[in-house]
Amino acid sequence: LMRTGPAQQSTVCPYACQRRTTTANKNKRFTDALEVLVEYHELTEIEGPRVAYSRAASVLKSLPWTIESMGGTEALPCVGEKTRTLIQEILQYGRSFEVEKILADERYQTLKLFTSVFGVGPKTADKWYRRGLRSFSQILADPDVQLNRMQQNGTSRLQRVRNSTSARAVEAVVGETVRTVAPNARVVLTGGFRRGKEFGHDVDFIVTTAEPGRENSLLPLIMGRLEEQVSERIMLLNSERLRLSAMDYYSKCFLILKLEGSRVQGGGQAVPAGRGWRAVRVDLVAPPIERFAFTQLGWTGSKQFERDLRRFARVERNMLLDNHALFDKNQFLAAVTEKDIFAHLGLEYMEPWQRNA
Ligand code: DCP
Ligand code: MG
Repeated sequence: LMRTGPAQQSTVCPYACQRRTTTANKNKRFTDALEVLVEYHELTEIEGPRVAYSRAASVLKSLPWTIESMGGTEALPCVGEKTRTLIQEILQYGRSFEVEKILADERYQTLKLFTSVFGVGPKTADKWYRRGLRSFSQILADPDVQLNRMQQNGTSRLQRVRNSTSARAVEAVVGETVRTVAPNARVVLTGGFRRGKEFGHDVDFIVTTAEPGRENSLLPLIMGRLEEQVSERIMLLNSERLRLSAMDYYSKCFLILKLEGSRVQGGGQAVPAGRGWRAVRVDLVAPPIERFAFTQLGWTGSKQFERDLRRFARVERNMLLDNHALFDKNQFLAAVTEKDIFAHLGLEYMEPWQRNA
């Protein structure tokens, strides 16, 4: 039986990419509290504590035991004084007063609500908050607030929680669409659902083709096919606006699919106007085939796993890793599979379901 002894704790590695973290989190009561602190600092754009609390939460998620006393917690990597005080408070009182204060804070609640809309970040949310806006209906009624269509839809229908059943349904629709327009293309699931998560805010896919240079024409084809079905199953398509995302330079599109109950609408079926359906966010990214492994590794996540993977490469190996390539001294290291990249980095391979850091 695993006990919280220093012997076990000394084996906890400092980087998330060295720890096998499944969705079975044995320290949820602590990590839930830490994640409120992470979110609070994210919304207020304070970097230091956000990073520190994210790392601490990630370490606790990876532990094969439940923390039941403070003994040995000082030996855990990335778990500092503040986190230990929080753990102590939760062990003693069953809750954290700092966390409860944040959860009850009107500004926090409002910013969290507003940033739940796709395309709304902390800055916009804060601007609306300072205008005195507190709800979606107030935003929609404000003549001075301009929303794009994605945001308009987001405020009314977009639901953040999706289960794997919906993810499968979306996979079927996307797969069918891709097969129709590009029979030789390949679609694979990535993101949180590839890690075996039960809930997520979107469904992520990578689309590739073995024909060199064809990847850039894939998405317009897929989008074209989907656009023919607008109002049947697609609410809104956006292929350009977010192309310059921080993650990589590959073509991508961000769209919303209509779901009837938990099922995606079939091609010929009419979607009832108004009520009766809900929406799922879908991301597609199309890298060149020789970049597939880097894209797959970069998009599978989790975010903390990715951050630590890149940091490990830089700090421990003096290499540069991103969604395009792995650079070592003066050469790019090739990779066909994710396993090749782990091997280049001298890391044990982690299955996607072990990357829930
Ligand atoms: N990603 C990243 N850094 C970001 C955004 C994303 O490294 N700033 C990577 C890791 C994510 C993956 O891309 O796991 C997909 O992004 P999502 O935001 O869709 O994250 P998940 O799919 O993991 O979670 P969710 O269930 O919320 O969709
Ligand atoms: Mg996702």
